[in-house]
Amino acid sequence: MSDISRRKLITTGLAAAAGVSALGVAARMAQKYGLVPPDHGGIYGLGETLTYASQRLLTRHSLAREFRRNQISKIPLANEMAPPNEAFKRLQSGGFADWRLSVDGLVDRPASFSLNQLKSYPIRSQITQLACEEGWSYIAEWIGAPLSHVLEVVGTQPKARYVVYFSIEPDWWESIDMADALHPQTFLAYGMNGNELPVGNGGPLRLRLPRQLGYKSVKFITHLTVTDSLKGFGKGLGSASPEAGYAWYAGI
Ligand SMILES: Nc1nc2c(c(=O)[nH]1)N[C@H]1C(S)=C(S)[C@@H](COP(=O)(O)O)O[C@H]1N2
Ligand SMILES: [Mo]
Repeated sequence: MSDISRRKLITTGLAAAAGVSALGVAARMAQKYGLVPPDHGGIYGLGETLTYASQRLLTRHSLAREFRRNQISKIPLANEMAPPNEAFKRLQSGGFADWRLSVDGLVDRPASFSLNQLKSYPIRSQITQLACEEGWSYIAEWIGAPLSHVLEVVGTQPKARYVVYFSIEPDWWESIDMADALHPQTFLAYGMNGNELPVGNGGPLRLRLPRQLGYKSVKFITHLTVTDSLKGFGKGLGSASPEAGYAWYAGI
């Protein structure tokens, strides 16, 4: 069966199963097709599975809305914060010349990239909205390298299912599936509104993921790892967010 018709069948099946409130059937179908998010346990488990599965099937290739330049927010609402720690401050005082992004896991060529190396890759920009789960948002131009390009450079292996990414700020780590990791709007962003990315907004390097809520756009990224399972990370729920009560999949 073609990918499209199979998808249509699964989508229709999921919707029908949910419609007759046979939610267990929908959950079993999602399981069968690998559409269960890592934080599916607990009270909201079934809801999380249905949200993730139906979004993946219906909107797998959709783009987040892009805005016009004159719609860029005058004052980007930064979750203002001091530079996170001593390690960060040391790198900052050296102009981030020693900042590295290490990439490992299920890749053929593990590597450690400087900001200059990342900046030598095709430069892309997008004017998109960053939406916080608390209700505020702003529109900015994000400049960076598509994560897909960096994954191509290191050579992602066929078994890859997720990319886990870590901040220099302890306890800030997240993961996304390969559909989001390879999505054209998923950036390693180092610029904003024509300038370097300000530290307040996650400079010198943050992940920018406009199809999910702000908390998935982790600031101060130093490490990525490609994996086929999220079980070995933290409490095995996929990221720090579900450990704090937020959904792993935060699609908008
Ligand atoms: N390392 C790190 N990344 C982070 C956060 C943080 O506190 N530390 N806050 C997250 C949340 S909850 C949101 S809404 C956005 C805010 O991005 P902004 O400061 O550019 O508005 O960053 C996300 N990434
Ligand atoms: Mo947020």
